[in-house]
Amino acid sequence: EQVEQTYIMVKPDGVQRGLVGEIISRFERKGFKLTGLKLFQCPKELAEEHCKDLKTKSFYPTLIDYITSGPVVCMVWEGVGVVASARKLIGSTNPLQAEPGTIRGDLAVQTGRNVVHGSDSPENGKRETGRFLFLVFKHIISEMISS
Ligand code: DAT
Ligand code: MG
Repeated sequence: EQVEQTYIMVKPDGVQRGLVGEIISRFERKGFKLTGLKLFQCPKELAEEHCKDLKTKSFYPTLIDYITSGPVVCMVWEGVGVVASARKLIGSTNPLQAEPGTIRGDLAVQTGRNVVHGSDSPENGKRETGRFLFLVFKHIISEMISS
């Protein structure tokens, strides 16, 4: 049983609607460990990198506009089986198909406003967490340089 990391991101609609606490508390109550958290205005380059597998989809430009439309809350959660479990807690991509009791099933209606992201494999959990940590360091260093 291997400890995994998953990258969870509350999307701009979730932040604007005041759902950050609700979402964090679902992961806390389940028993996973929060190991990183930052509010960010997602830069376009990060949104593009994060969504690069969807680049050929018709909704890609809309998706990039959505992700960069306001601050997001970036988190890293750790635990045994956290990647798959977080996907279950989040629910299906289309909130109308997501089971009641899941975050999307309880709190969302539109696929294009589905409030939260969760990594889809342990490999992507590592990759997305690494990208997040890089961004945090870059942000801290750029603030040091400009002060
Ligand atoms: P998930 O977020 O459940 O992992 P995904 O990785 O397939 O789903 O897609 C990433 C995001 O892209 C998804 O949360 C919302 C958007 N998206 C996916 N399919 C879509 C569609 N058919 N229409 C509009 N947006 C879509
Ligand atoms: Mg995905």
